[in-house]
Amino acid sequence: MNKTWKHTLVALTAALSCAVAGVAAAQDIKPRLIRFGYGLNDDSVQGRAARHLAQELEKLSGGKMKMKTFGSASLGSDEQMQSALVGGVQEMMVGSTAPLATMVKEFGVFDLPFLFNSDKEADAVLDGPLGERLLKMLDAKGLVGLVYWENGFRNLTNSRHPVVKAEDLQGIKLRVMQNQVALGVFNALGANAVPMPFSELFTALETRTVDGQENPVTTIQSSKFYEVQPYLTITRHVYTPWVVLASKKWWDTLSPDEQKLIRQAAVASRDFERQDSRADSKKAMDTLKEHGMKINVVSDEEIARMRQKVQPVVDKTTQELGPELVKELQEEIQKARG
Ligand code: TK8
Repeated sequence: MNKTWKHTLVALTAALSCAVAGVAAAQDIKPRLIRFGYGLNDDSVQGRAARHLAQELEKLSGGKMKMKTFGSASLGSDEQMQSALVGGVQEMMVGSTAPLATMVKEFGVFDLPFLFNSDKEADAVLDGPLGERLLKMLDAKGLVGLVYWENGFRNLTNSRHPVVKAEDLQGIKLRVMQNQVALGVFNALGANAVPMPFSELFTALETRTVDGQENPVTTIQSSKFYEVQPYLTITRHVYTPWVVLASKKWWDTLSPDEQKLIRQAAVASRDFERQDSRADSKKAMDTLKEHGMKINVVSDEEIARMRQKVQPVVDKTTQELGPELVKELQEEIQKARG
């Protein structure tokens, strides 16, 4: 090798190692802007809690970690955002447990009706060992489950007529969340259940593609379903949570300190959100009345009949999800009930 070549080679090697060092240095400048997506409007329990989370993180990190929130499913439906997180093209989101059940079937337990009686019971179980274990199961699927927020006790709305008993659901096309448990439950109650992402729901109600849906009153209010759904039936048939999620691909690039700050901010957002959700439920009922919704509360006897109707689905689902899991869930609820 002559001298000139040798020089060229040395120069090339130096340039290459500089480039490698440059990449390493760039990786140290973390994190890039954290995109946090959610499905409801900005002016909803999700919107308020998302902003709280972003502020908390900025405060805890001394302004180093920046989060931008995207509401109204502008980054996609829960299902689409889940995939984006798995692929590492979006950092964080909050969404329902129902679509998570297609990845980790055990999340389907939260679609079993008439389990929780109060939000206190739900908090205890979700923040306890069982709730934690379910979140951990997401790891293997490319998601990091951080905390549970309250979505809440769900109630029925429709555009056809008041629902006083299960038979009134006959022939009602009812949008349900996208998993087998929810589908089975509402078909068993007599409705014509139609799975659909939440992001398509308002239009589907407005165009009468479906007649009804079920969600907590906070969502019925913030999503303005009262504009297209005259009837509200208080059933509290199921308590469903939301999960704050991070992309595992992205999470693994963060330092332990950064991960800790996000966890702290997530816990703060959870406490804020649950309080806000409970206060907002009361306000939402008033707003729905003011907007002229016709509201009825299903009697205890009717709830008992509905329980009977869905029992076969509950039994079948219990077998599919694991009888031990369902038993453990029931025991934890009993414990919380005291
Ligand atoms: C919002 C949904 C919604 C949920 C549903 O993206 O799908 O009905 O209750 O809150 O996660």
